[in-house]
Amino acid sequence: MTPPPRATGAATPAARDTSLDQLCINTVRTLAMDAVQQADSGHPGTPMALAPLAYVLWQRHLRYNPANPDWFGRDRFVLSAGHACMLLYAVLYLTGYDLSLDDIKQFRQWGSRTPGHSEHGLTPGVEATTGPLGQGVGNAVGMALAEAHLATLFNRPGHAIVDHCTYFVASDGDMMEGVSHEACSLAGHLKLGKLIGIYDDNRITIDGKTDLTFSDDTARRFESYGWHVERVADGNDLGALDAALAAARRQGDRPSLVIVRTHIAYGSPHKQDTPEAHGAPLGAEEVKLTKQRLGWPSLEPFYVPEESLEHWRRARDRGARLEAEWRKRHDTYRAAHPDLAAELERRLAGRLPEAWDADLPAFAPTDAQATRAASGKVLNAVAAKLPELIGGSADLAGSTNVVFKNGGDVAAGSWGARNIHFGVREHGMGAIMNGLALHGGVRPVGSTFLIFSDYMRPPIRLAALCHLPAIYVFTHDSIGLGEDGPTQRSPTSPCSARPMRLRWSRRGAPRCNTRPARSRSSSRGRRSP
Ligand SMILES: Cc1ncc(C[n+]2csc(CCOP(=O)(O)OP(=O)(O)O)c2C)c(N)n1
Ligand SMILES: [Mg+2]
Repeated sequence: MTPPPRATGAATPAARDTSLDQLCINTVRTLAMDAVQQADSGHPGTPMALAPLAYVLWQRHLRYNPANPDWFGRDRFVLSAGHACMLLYAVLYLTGYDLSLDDIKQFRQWGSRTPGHSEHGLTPGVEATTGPLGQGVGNAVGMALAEAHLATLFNRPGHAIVDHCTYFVASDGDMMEGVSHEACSLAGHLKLGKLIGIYDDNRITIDGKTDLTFSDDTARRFESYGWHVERVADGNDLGALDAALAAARRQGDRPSLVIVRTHIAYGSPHKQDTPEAHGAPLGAEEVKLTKQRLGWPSLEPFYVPEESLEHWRRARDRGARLEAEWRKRHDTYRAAHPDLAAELERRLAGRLPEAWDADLPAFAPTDAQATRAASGKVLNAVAAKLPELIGGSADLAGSTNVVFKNGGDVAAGSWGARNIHFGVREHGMGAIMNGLALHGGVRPVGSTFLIFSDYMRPPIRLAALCHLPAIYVFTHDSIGLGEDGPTQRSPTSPCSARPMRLRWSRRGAPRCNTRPARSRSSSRGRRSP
């Protein structure tokens, strides 16, 4: 192969670091710049800033197998700052997932597998669809809760078959959004020790520097939730990143947040640390200057040095080894506990048990009872057959009747229980439910008064978009005002829920089924998908 033309220009000596680490990191940076430049749209700055973090995380910490993105034993990674999706696409391509350089070149094009905000189910290796800031943080909390729940139920002494971490990357916007407050508060309360957040502290949002709007002490905020907090002062310091992630992984009894000070569009002479680098191409001239400044060996767009690709692709061997080790442990587990192994397999495959609906109660039209009372009876009849059904309410379980009898209460150290008390956190509940559903092995149900579903609309929309089997029980939907007055039961609620009554089945289209229920339809409704 003929060597690529060398970029020429004024590179500082310090920027001419040609070590393999830097080459690998700059491959991510240049792919992000080039893809956004070619598409003439996208977000180059944050992938450029987070490239070292991604390198350390994917090389040394995250457990995954590019050949099998769905391997159950993998760690989960959620990019809550979904606009930085070129970071994820570049890393998925480089580590050897089923994603080619041509896919990267198709960034943000019609029909592409790299559509612009990473989508679950479309691009191999993408765990969660984000976009609305903060949602991914809640999804990660749900995934970590699912892991803790299944580990409690299925692990046996000497057989830690459910044992993985959940990582998320959050931006300033994620931290500002209320849903991250709700979800992280609950994660701290539940002491989800295998949850590791990384906060991209670049102090820039779209409208300018964060000192316009944001003076939270994020470290103390998370400490007050009961999280362990690590700080990395320089997002390019690989040793510090590695040490902070390792320290986070050692925390067994509380979640961790690693706060990394980064510089958006790192390396760009004129765009670094500016809001312009957030959501617009750098411009052809600036791309060239940045490549020169980084000491990049070529000006050819999408140039991937062989040594870099080869080094990144070691992830394939590492991943195959990790999965093989897990499978071996799983075989031993299956031999020792065949029933548990079969049950876990059934749950992960999403197969319903035989005769799961055999004992559903039948109600006559003349039965005088509140629909929520009927719903509670049906839920418990189903729950007896479907142990994967877990969930609860945003502090209204007694009213919505979403209570699993004898199910126990989920609490720190009692993650195997079935009743999740989300607290008065509807938005967090919706995002956490999506994380539970995405993780698999559990089927989440969440409930509140219909009118408070207004606080959950973003996660409901995402559940529909991702075809997630999340079950919502919204009660108190009478068009009469009720005793609590118009703020608690609005005649407008059923009307506003109607447009969600969509059942489009083609891929990519939302599927959300809402239906008003009478007692008889409570039973019938549970039978439909
Ligand atoms: C709920 C929601 N509101 C607004 C937006 C639009 N938006 C996308 S990114 C962003 C903020 C960008 O700043 P930051 O989150 O710090 O990301 P960075 O540019 O530093 O990567 C906004 C307001 C969004 N995606 N979701
Ligand atoms: Mg920011």
